[in-house]
Amino acid sequence: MGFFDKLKDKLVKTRQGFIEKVETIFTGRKIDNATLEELEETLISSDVGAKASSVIITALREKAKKGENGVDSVKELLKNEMSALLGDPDPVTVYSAHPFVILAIGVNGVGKTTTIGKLASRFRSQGLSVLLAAGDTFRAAAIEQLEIWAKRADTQFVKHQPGSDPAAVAYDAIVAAKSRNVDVVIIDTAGRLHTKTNLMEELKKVKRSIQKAMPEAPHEILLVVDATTGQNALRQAEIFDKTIGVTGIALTKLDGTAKGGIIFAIKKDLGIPVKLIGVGEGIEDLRDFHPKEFVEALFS
Ligand SMILES: Nc1nc2c(ncn2[C@@H]2O[C@H](COP(=O)(O)OP(=O)(O)OP(=O)(O)O)[C@@H](O)[C@H]2O)c(=O)[nH]1
Ligand SMILES: [Mg+2]
Repeated sequence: MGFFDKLKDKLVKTRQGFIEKVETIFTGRKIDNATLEELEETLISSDVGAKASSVIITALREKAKKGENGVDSVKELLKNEMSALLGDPDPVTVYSAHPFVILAIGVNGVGKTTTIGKLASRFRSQGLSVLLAAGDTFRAAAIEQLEIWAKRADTQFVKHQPGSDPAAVAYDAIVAAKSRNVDVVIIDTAGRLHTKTNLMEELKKVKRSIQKAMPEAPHEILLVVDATTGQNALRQAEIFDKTIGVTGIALTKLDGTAKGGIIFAIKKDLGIPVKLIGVGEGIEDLRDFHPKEFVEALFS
């Protein structure tokens, strides 16, 4: 199976829940107020969000006025509007900072550690040296989980005792990476609810500690978001961003949900780029987010 077919395969649930409904709406009908209303409901129930849905519906209404309302063109119009809404790709780009530091954050169980493992494996295959830092000191099992990924992806690894200060782990990891001339450091953190003020304060401390070791770091603050969460994902992103500044989003578990439409809401409501998408649990199931390819996979 080719790269594109695999993506299509992974997005099957969103495709069924969304595109197939769209096709049902327009079968034997034209774009008119009734079909547009049904379409808007379908968009919203797929978590595309009110704002993004409204942009799409308005654009289709305009086109319909100009007579482009035939059944055949609807899908094409919708595809173009959705693609345009997502904009251009904005991938994680490792530039020549030594080391390039990535901090991974997010609520519990969203896929932070797994995403770090997959990302590390990708960097290794590009010939970069990588160091993983076990900044989730909350549970011994969390340190072990990252250590397993470090072995799988063949990276260096820095850990402290369970229960120790995550800020100190982050600091030591960067100092170690500098002295060993490592290319990329990725720092794991414990999952935390965006509503827990003390835990959000702890993140600020981790960031300050990173900056003591390397003032211009972290170069990327990657918020990991679970696509199955629905609209709460937007709230999470807002608060994490306000707390320490998010530079990009990794949207995971797109393979397990019919609600992949959340990606449009994130783009429209937040203006934080989705840089990576997770489409499975395997080491190869992490992709750069390419808006055009994504929309194409949804529609084909
Ligand atoms: N289907 C699917 N499962 C995923 C994906 N990403 C992560 N997972 C699974 O989600 C579960 C949680 O992943 P972790 O990486 O442990 O999540 P975490 O955010 O580090 O969790 P905490 O450290 O406990 O906050 C695991 O079973 C992963 O295999 C994905 O893209 N698709
Ligand atoms: Mg974890």
